[in-house]
Amino acid sequence: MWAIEPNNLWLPDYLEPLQPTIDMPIGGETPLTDRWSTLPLQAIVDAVAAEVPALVPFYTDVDASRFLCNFIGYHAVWYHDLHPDPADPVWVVASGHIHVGDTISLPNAELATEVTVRTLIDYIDPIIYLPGDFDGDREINLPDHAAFAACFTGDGGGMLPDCDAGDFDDDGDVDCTDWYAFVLAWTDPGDPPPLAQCPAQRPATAPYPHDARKNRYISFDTNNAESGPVAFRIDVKECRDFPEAAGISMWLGQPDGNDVSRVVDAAYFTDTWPAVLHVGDCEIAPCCTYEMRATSDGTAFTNPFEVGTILDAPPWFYGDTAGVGTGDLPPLPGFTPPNQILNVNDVTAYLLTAKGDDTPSAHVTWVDLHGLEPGCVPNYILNVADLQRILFGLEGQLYTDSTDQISPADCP
Ligand SMILES: [Ca+2]
Ligand SMILES: [Ca+2]
Ligand SMILES: [Ca+2]
Ligand SMILES: [Ca+2]
Repeated sequence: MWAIEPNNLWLPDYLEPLQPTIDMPIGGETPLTDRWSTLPLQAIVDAVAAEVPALVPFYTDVDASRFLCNFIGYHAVWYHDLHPDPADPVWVVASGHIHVGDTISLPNAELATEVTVRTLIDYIDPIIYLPGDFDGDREINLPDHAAFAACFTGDGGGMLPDCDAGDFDDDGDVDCTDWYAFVLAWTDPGDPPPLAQCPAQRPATAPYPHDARKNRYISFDTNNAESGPVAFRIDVKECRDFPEAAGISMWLGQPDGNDVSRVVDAAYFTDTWPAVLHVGDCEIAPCCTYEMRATSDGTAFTNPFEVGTILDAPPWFYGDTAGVGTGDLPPLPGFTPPNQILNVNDVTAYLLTAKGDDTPSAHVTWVDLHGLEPGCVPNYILNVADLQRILFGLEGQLYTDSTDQISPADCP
């Protein structure tokens, strides 16, 4: 029997004194008080069943007796209930009692004990150990930031004493990869102060109108004016119509005069990225989500900034280039962003933008759907080919119906 007791309560004894005398630790406890195990019951049952086939571990709903086993178990859960708070210096994370029957061989008992303790440690570890929490107060804030900075050794730089909390990836150094994990773990409001050794900053949301979801472009705030040279990696997180594209990883190339970057194979480092960068290429397709990361060294990356193209516009979606007219004149867009509705407003937004004078218009990156390069790379030129795509959309064509608009996974 390997009985993991879910709760412990004890009954009055047969003979006087019927309960522990007041000089005992639990002397003041009321008989029949329920106290519950905080062990990972099912995980222990599963682990022991898997590794000690001769045993049948189990737990029941309630276990009550007036015998020593319950009395011992009651002490454990009672003590846990006195110290359940992580801020308590003698915090008890988990406690409980396992009743071991007398028909178990010693080797099996030893093995089951080891399996049980290992399962318990695996359960407790992520609860008690917070990477980045140098001072152990379960917050990751300014004192920890100072400790992290003092522990910083750089890529392959080894470990200083008492710096384990800074080695997030457990590779024996405290470097920029650990720093970006520290930024994610930060528990105070906002972001931690920058760390000079890791200057790359996470890209950010572009201001309106560039934050709109578009068909063939994504735009973001490069957010690294003070960081020195950085490069941007772009990863396909998911594409609704091209699941095979998920995980594709690329770089952003040198922007052109319209602040448009194309996707390239090698990192391009510069300290003169435009404030708002547009990305348009074969790989940028509707109904996809992308992750942008900045890097100063090509090795350590900031946390991802997520940006996506237009969402589905039931029953059709491709060609949703704008919402409704607002009448605003440039530089403001004269339309609200793509709105998951495909109708004459999308055509009008295109026509007024292509007209190019001081009439209300959309932004070029909203209405430029097409170009002649393989994969129909949008070319920042508005001509009849773009209009044709909107009209195809109105006829019910999907992005995937065209043979020249291809999966991001198949782009040249
Ligand atoms: Ca702390
Ligand atoms: Ca490390
Ligand atoms: Ca629309
Ligand atoms: Ca075009």
